[in-house]
Amino acid sequence: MAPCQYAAVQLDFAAREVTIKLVYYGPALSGKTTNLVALHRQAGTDARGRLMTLETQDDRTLFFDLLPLTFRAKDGDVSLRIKLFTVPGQPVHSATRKLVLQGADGVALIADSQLSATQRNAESFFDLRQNLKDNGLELGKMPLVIQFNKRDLPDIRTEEELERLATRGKEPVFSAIATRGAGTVETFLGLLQLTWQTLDRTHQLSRRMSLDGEELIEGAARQLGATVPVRELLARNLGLPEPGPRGAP
Ligand SMILES: Nc1nc2c(ncn2[C@@H]2O[C@H](COP(=O)(O)OP(=O)(O)OP(=O)(O)O)[C@@H](O)[C@H]2O)c(=O)[nH]1
Ligand SMILES: [Mg+2]
Repeated sequence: MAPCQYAAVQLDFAAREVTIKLVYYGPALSGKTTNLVALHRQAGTDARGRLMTLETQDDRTLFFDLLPLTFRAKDGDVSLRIKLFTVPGQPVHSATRKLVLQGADGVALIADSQLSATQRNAESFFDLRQNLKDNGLELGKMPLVIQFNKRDLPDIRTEEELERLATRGKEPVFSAIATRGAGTVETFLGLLQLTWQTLDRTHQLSRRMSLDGEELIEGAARQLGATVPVRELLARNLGLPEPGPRGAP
């Protein structure tokens, strides 16, 4: 039987497989590729596929990166396949970003915590909104988490400011030091959970694949080396977001 195609998520009932596309978006040099490198390192060998990156000499992504991840549930009976992409952040690559966003089920905005990057983060957020719109997707309906990366650098936005942003907006906010793999698993699982919940509401994934979504995410967390329950892991994000309007980070 051919896989059953929905707007983006793919359900293959015969193979008992769900395939989801997630995209890491953000300004140039914010650490998107570094997040994927960390996740690749953190994932068990069973879970991770080959990390494909295409960079120029100076760390700039030219087209996109792709990390395929496969999480198994119900003793291997069901597979959750993730295609995790990054976009190239440089302004000149807007057309590529639009292409990579096609069929995205969820997006993480990887922001740079440095004060000097505030404007570039905001521009990237508006660029994301426009590129989603051009793909017929609506930012307000897209599962979205925000990561403030590079927390190890001087002259960064304060924790209090990030907390304020987290409570003001409706999307979960995570802090990270991607070069050390800190906050990378939390960000990914936060996005995966939000995306799963959204898809479950629209496509009844859990019922149709007869599986427990929470168990699935817990399994994914274990395969990413998490040693505490997902609830505890995600409680480390900044502030509990209240429903509210979406503003630029
Ligand atoms: N100090 C510090 N440097 C970081 C961190 N994360 C990434 N970097 C560095 O920032 C630079 C850019 O990181 P990349 O991951 O290539 O950035 P990108 O977002 O993929 O950039 P584009 O592909 O151009 O969009 C690299 O030199 C990384 O080592 C971090 O948490 N702390
Ligand atoms: Mg990159």
